[in-house]
Amino acid sequence: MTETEGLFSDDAFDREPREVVPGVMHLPGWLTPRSQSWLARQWDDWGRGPIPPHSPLINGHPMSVRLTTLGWHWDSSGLAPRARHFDDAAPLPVPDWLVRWGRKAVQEAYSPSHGGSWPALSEKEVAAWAGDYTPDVVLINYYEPTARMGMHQDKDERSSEPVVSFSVGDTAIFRVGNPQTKSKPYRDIRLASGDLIVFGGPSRYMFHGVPRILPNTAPADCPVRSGRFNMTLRMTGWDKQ
Ligand SMILES: O=C(O)CCC(=O)C(=O)O
Repeated sequence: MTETEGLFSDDAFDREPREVVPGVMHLPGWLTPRSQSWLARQWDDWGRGPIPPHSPLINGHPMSVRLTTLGWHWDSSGLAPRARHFDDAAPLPVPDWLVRWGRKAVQEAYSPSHGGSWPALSEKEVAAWAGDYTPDVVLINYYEPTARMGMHQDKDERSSEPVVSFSVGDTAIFRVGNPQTKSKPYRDIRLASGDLIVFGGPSRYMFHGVPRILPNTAPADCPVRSGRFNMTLRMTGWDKQ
């Protein structure tokens, strides 16, 4: 980044909770350093589960991220209760504490106190809605500093409830697109260690991606020393029959 780019980066402005576009709320530093350490320890444990971190193939090419999932398995054909390329193993379940974090994230992100234009509900209405939010799949991506993720929509779920996303490690450039096309208009924001982003309503099916990781930007006390973990919590709306 050049010196003048730095003057106009997100970091040059305060990192207060804000609506990026209607339906997309960004809450910087939502995870405390302690929660980030806790998550990093869980990721280590989950990575030793029945389906090890792997790079799914898209059109025959491995993704540059390494994926682990909870609740449901994901590959480019969609979500499945079992992983056919891993001896039909079932993913580890989504723990209750993580469901509670998801509820808290939805409630705080869409609190009217942050001034978002969507969903325009009272504090009490948001609390009632968030109380029913029950994510049953979690996708965890590990990005080496050189990894990226192309523009895509999260649309393998039948439910249109929001996606909750936590980041730990190096800062990522996160591209907030639009629901119609992979190209402009989009906005690039920085997701730093501990940041929360929630996208729902008019932006639930927005195209989004990660064009770049900024190496060596994790805080000194961050448990992830190189690269970045991101986890997204979603409600599938599917039964496992
Ligand atoms: O890493 C991120 O922030 C985004 C991850 C993502 O888009 C996905 O898992 O579908």
